[in-house]
Amino acid sequence: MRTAVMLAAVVGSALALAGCGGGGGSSAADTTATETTATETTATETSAAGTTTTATPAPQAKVIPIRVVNGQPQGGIQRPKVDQGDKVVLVVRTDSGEAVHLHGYNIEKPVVPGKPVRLPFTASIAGRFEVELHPTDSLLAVIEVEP
Ligand SMILES: [Cu+2]
Repeated sequence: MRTAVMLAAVVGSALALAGCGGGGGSSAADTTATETTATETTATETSAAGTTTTATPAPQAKVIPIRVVNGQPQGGIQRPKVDQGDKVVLVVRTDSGEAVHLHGYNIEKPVVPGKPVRLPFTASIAGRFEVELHPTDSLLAVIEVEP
């Protein structure tokens, strides 16, 4: 009688939560950027999945459009305020960069220049959260979630 020794392979959780706090960890940010490029193929599928999300009744989703030209947000850095619990959709149109990163919520999506990318999320955490364009780390907006 043999006991099958099964090694629980709990290795997978490569969730690098650190993000890029705008501090000194630029090498960590580089790693993230590289992985993001790999994710690009998945992104196409994600938008298809996004259609499913739309089926959920969320008529009050607050749309925050951000337009980026030459790596800079048009009209300056936005500071939109939302209420905690709100459904929010960031719609980012940029002519450069590789990914949009919402700090705190740690949502990162690859961008295609000239094509709007949507970052839907529920504002479940109160506070101020930076929206950055990677890999340049340009600050695009600061979203304030009020409790
Ligand atoms: Cu970032």
